[in-house]
Amino acid sequence: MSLDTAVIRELAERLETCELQARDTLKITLDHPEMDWDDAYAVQDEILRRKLSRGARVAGLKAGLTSFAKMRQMGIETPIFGFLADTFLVPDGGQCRHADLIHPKVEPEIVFVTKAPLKGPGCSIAEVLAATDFVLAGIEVIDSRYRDFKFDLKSVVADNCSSSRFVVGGIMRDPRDLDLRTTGAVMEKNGRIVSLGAGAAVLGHPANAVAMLANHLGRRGAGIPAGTLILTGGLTEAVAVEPGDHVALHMQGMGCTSLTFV
Ligand code: OOG
Ligand code: MG
Repeated sequence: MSLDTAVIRELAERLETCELQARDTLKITLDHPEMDWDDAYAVQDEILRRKLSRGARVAGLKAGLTSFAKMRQMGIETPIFGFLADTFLVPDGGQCRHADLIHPKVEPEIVFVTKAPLKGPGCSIAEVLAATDFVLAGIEVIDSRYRDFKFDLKSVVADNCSSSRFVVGGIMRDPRDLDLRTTGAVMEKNGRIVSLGAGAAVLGHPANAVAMLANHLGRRGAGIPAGTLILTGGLTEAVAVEPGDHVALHMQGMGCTSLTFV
């Protein structure tokens, strides 16, 4: 850690206020170039603490920058991790107020729900699959608090990995019955296909994102509890949305989930 507690608190307040007021800001590493990974996750933890103190609950966890396309683009080898608050959840087929957000984008994701705890280090894909209750389709709405989505990795981790809204739905499937590497995803905006992908786009197998999350938490003395919902990361690049847009995700063998921006 290189930042003191007062600075961590101030950065968390700045980023969360931008989230709540739908305003953007410049990346925080401009003011704090010495910030390290622990500082970045400490700011994210402080944003979570602020939300919990106002009565929010944790609805799940997420991995980000897990697709080979995004990793290449950012020049990184390890994903980033964040939390999902219950206030982020949009009901399946429901509405999301565009004016509450800054510059939202949608991405198709495979969602895991666990039935047994997972703890790293050394957590493997096999352990993840054995601990998975079911998988289903999800659309994540990301909304970086940074102007024009321009950030570096530490800034985006502090900003809870651009988390903003998410919807899950479709058919709950046992991952043992599927080959999640070849599971296809088709996302449509207003009936037109805007992205196409397969499960293997996420770290070769989306269960890998869950294993890496368990290993990341393990290094911090934590784990993934049973019953945790996890977004494993966009299979494709994210797509910008405007008010009035209807977005539907068809995931092979898992049905469909959708939301409308109003
Ligand atoms: C960071 C969040 C990325 C994903 O699924 O890759 C993410 C961003 O691109 O703003 O959620
Ligand atoms: Mg995502």
